Amino acid sequence: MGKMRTQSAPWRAVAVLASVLLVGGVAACGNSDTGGGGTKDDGKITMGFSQVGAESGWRTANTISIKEAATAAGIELKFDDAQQKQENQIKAIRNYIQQKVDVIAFSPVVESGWDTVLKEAKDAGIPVILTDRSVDSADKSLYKTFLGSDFVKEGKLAGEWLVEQKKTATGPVNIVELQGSTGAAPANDRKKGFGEAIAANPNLKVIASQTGDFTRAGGKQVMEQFLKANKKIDVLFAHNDDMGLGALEAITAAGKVPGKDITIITIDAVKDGMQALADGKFNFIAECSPLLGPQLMDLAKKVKDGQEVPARIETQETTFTTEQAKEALPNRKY
Ligand code: GYE
Repeated sequence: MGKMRTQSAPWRAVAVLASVLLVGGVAACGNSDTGGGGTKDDGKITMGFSQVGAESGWRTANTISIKEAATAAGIELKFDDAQQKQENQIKAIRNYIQQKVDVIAFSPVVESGWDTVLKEAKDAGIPVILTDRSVDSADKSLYKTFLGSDFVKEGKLAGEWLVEQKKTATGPVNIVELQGSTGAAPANDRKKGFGEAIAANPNLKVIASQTGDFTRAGGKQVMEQFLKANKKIDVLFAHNDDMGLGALEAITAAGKVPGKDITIITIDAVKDGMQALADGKFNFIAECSPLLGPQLMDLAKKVKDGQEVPARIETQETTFTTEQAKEALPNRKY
C-alpha cells in the first residue's frame, strides 16, 4: 500500500511519451492557448491541492504526508489551506484550473455543492482526485477516484465495541455525541454507522448530539454544555480524537473522571489520542489513517498517464483498546 515511484529513467521516458499523447488529446478539446494545451509537456507533474484546513492532529499529519510524498515523487505541489470553508476551496480549484495544473486533488470540507466547479475542471480537461473525503455528486465522471477511509465502518466499529461493553447493562446507558463539522462526510457517516450499530442494544440511547467542528476548542465547549444540561452521562462518542481531548478538560472540570465515570470512544488514533487511551482517559479508538500522500501521488501519476484507476480506494484501518494503544504508541508515526 502507498508505494512511491521514483523518477527512474525508463519511467520518465514513459511519462514523457504519455504526456505527449495527453497534450494532443487536450489540445484537440480546444483547450490550448499556447500550443501546450492544458498540461505541460516536460513530463513533470503539477498538482493543485486544496486542503480542508488545520483543524485537528489528523489534518496536520495528512498535510505533512501529502507534502512529503509530493517531494519524494518529484511532483510539483501547489497547496492551499481553505480554513474549513467551501468557498475558499472552490476559489482554489478555480485558480488551479486557470493555472492549468496537470491534476487537481482535494479533500472536500462538506459533501454537497461541488458539481459546478467539478464540471469546470472536467471541461478544462484536468483530472480530479478526491482524497480523504468524498462528494455526493450523482455524476461520477466528475472525478477519477476517491482515496480515503470508510467512515460508516469506523462509526460501526465504535458502536459495536460499545454494544459489547454494555451487553449486561440492565438500565439505560446515556450517550452524548460530539459530531464532526456539519455536512462533512466523516460527520455524516460516523454518526450513521454508530447509530446503526448501537440499535442492537435498546438500552443504548444518544441523549444529545451536536457538532464540535472537529476541534479541541469545539469539543470542550460543547461537552461543557452537555454536562450542564444532563445529569447522567455514561458515554461520550466523539467523531475525532481532538474533540475528545477537548472534552477531557470539561469532564475533569466538572469533577468527573474521564474513562471511568464516562466511557470515551473516539476516532482517528493520532498520537495524543493514543496517549489518552494508553492513560485510561479514553477507552476505545477506531483508527482513521491520515497517511494518504504516497498513494495520492501514485494515483496522480497514473491519472496523468491516462491509466485506468479504481473508482474507490479504501484505506486499511484497525481499532485500539488501552492495552493495544500502550503497545502501538512507541512506533506511532502520527
Ligand atoms: O477524522 C478529523 C479531521 O476527514 C478523516 O477530519 C478526516 C477527519 C478526521 O478533522 O480529525
